[in-house]
Amino acid sequence: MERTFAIIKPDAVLAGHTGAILQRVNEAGFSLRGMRLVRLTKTDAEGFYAVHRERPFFDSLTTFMSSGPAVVLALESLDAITRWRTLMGATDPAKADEGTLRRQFGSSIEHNATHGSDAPETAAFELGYFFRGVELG
Ligand code: FUP
Repeated sequence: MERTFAIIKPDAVLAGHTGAILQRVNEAGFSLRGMRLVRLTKTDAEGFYAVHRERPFFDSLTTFMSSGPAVVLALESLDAITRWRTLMGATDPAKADEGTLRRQFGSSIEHNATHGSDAPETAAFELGYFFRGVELG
């Protein structure tokens, strides 16, 4: 079993897609090991996306991620990191495959509805950024 870290981003929460996305999480066979509604500060978002701090979209991305409530998730399954990224689809919803979460619920490369860790080390960092070990089921 593997764990990954996911976010239902502020655009999707604001649009009322949280329930539909959680249903897709369940249908895809992930076990929920942690879940919380959070409101990131700009500083929280900058820490989370620190690897992107030199990128031109960093300020806009971290402003968006701190613009409203988001849902943070710890998901478990076999090959969870890859399986969740496949379910999300490409970063840009316009390029994401039909049937993926970002295609269905995202509206731009920034407002792309969901996040998922891209590697085991990233998952460990991101899970630890939001969840204390004792909170995870
Ligand atoms: P992903 O792993 O698919 O989330 O994509 P990246 O790590 O490349 O990007 C992280 C986040 O930065 C994306 F979810 C959205 C945002 N982003 C932009 O806002 N503009 C860009 O040109 C690229 C990424």
